[in-house]
Amino acid sequence: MGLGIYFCGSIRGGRQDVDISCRIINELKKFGRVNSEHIGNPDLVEKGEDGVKPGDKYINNQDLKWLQEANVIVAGVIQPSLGVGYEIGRAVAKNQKILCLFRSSSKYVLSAMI
Ligand code: 6IA
Repeated sequence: MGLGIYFCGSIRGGRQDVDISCRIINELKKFGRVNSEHIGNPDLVEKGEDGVKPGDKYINNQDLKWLQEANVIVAGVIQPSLGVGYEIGRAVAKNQKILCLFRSSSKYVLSAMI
């Protein structure tokens, strides 16, 4: 089965980093199973994937389940995202292993909380 990896990346926070998310996910797949592979899908826009709207409650339940089952969490934190910050907070509360990836050349200054 390998390692269970949950990748967090901005969706409604903005999709500017979808290309880099896709590259990170492809690297992570060498180490195990990435549950949240859809985050690197350029077709997943802020409104939904191929126009399919599973509903926010469903997304929240499914993602938290995957997040909590993961052995490690990798978060793309270049693009500020409420959802990614929330997922990191939930993972910290559960004492899970988290790697946050930021780029020093980013136009943003990373939140002190991260
Ligand atoms: O606040 P954000 O949308 O930027 O939060 C992004 C994070 O929340 C990601 O790391 C995901 O784990 C989770 N997330 C947010 N939206 C979705 C989603 N559907 N599908 C899966 N995970 C999500 C988007 C479709 C929806 C807009 C209809």
